[in-house]
Amino acid sequence: MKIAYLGLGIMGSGMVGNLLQAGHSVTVWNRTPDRCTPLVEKGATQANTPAQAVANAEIVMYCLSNEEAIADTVFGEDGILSGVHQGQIAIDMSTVHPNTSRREAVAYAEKGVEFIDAPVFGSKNESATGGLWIVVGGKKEVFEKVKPILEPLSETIHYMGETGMGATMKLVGNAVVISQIEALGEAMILAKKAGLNPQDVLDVLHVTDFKSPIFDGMGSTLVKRDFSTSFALKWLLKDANLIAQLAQDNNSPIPAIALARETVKAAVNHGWGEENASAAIKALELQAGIEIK
Ligand code: NA7
Repeated sequence: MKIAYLGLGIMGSGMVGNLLQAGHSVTVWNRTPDRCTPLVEKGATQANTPAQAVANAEIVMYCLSNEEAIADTVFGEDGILSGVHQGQIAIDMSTVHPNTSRREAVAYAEKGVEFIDAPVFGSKNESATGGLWIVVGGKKEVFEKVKPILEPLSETIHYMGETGMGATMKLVGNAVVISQIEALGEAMILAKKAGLNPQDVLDVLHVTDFKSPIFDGMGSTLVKRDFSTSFALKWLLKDANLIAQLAQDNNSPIPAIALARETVKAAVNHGWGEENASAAIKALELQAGIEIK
């Protein structure tokens, strides 16, 4: 298929690699054009503007950082909406508020373009290896049409309901992630202060009936003191803010998540926003006066 893909960050670059490997013809665009080069070397075509990228595509896909990036790339000058035409399908894989997805769907519908929100779970490794978990909102029949395109990117794909329900599920999932990061940090600090060896603790967490890949993956970054980015801390704060907004919209209590958000915010304020999300725990380490290693 002819696919336009916009946003070649950590997540988008991995997905485009897998779309090319699946045999699709992919036109790419990124705000910082240099990030296109490795994918052009693998066979992608580079466009100069979002509008140009989508002009001849059957499917338009993007994974952008946040609401501002959507405003610029979708709704902005020379943006996607100024280049699309009737019969195309647009797929937003970014993590944004469900109301943003709904606004996009309305704007695309005015152009005769179908839209689904399809954010993803997983980070750098899952994106590169086609192991993402995708959650989808939109018309079921549109989802069925694009499912074969999403399959090479993912381990599983879940249809969640009407437009915005993929985005909603993504925030619900990340509510669990942020709580697990806070729990891991507090527990590991307690362990260290009480005299346990951190790696021994992780070995136990790895096998218990409360084990979690988050504990394994983020735990090992703490012990190794390697905070190189698979999923940026600044995006975890963005997601925590979106979760808080969604909770407010729905009058839903989130005492634990609100507390975890303060930890993430403190870590970003310390200047660790570009590091891996597990760097949130460094803010707890500062409070405790120790490092987990
Ligand atoms: P990255 O690696 O930080 O990539 C973010 C992408 O978004 C990257 O292509 C950026 O372009 C692009 N971006 C950011 N702001 C803009 C604006 N204003 N206009 C156009 N493009 C923009 O993030 P990830 O790939 O890890 O995550 C992407 C999403 O998935 C995010 O919602 C996560 O929460 C989940 P750049 O290269 O900086 O020019």
